[in-house]
Amino acid sequence: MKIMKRPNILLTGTPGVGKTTLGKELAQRTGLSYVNVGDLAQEGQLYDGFDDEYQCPILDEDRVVDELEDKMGDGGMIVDYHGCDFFPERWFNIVFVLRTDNTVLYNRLENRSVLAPPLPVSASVVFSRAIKKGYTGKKLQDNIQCEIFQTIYEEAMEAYKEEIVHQLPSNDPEDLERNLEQIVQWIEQWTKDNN
Ligand code: DAT
Repeated sequence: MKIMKRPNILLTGTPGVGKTTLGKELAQRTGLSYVNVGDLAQEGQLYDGFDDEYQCPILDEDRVVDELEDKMGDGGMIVDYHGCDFFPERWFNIVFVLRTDNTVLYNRLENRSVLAPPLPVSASVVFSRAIKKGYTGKKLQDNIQCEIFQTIYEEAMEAYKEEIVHQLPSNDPEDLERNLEQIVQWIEQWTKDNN
């Protein structure tokens, strides 16, 4: 039996633009596999040093590429990461750069909660404000600047053929639904054309 060829898709953009939300739902609707590069690195400890300024581990890009290489060769992967210039160009059939208006993104990042251990109900009420650790200060400002200067879009345009790089607005639930429908259609067409 011949196995259907399926495309590899990159979802990229500034943190908070909605890559994970879109990627997971897209995987549900299409049966493609979703990979969050941040989670993959965390699980495999694919790090190379620690960034003191941002207080976070530094991604070991070579090990991430090695880890994903076989799966990418099989096709049918949706990859989610807030960077894109270290993946081999040949991996992706299409690249989507999600874009969010500054004020919307600012609110999303400020309200983003980091995973906190579960607390008893009474305690969680008392501490709910204290444990809500959204992005603040330099990290918040840098991410907003990253979006204003369309840093990731330019990175994508440098790293891939311009004609496979597409920007998608990602401000509200209507945008999400429209993006899902468009990408599902694109996958169906690609699959027809390549099998
Ligand atoms: P990313 O993976 O790019 O960091 P996310 O998927 O975690 O972003 O989304 C960040 C937050 O924004 C999360 O609370 C879900 C929300 N969100 C994502 N896409 C959205 C959309 N199109 N409309 C409204 N909210 C959205």
